[in-house]
Amino acid sequence: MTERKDENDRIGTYELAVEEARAKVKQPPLYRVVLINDDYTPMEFVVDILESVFGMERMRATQVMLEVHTKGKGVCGVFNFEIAETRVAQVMAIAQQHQHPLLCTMEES
Ligand code: TYC
Repeated sequence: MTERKDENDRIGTYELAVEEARAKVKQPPLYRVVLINDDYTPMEFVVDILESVFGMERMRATQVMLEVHTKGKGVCGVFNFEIAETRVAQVMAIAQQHQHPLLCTMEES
């Protein structure tokens, strides 16, 4: 914070005002939606989920599924809290309907 004279020779602390204005535009947090590997969920089922819930093309969905399969987990997308939560719930609901143990979580990005 620096004291400065303005064009009318008044002393003021202008930088503080600028800082306060900036503090209002903080971005909301983002969340990674993450798929977890398991030994039982069929690969084809995971690819279908990545297409239907996350709108991926078949080739991209296959890449992400294989990344999860080989590395243990993989990112399906990055969203605001509400969208991330909805996608996780959709994946878990479809997996349960088909009685697959597939797990999907979200982590702050
Ligand atoms: N590992 C599973 C299999 O060999 C496939 C799989 C991939 C399961 C990704 C879960 O999130 C997952 N059938």
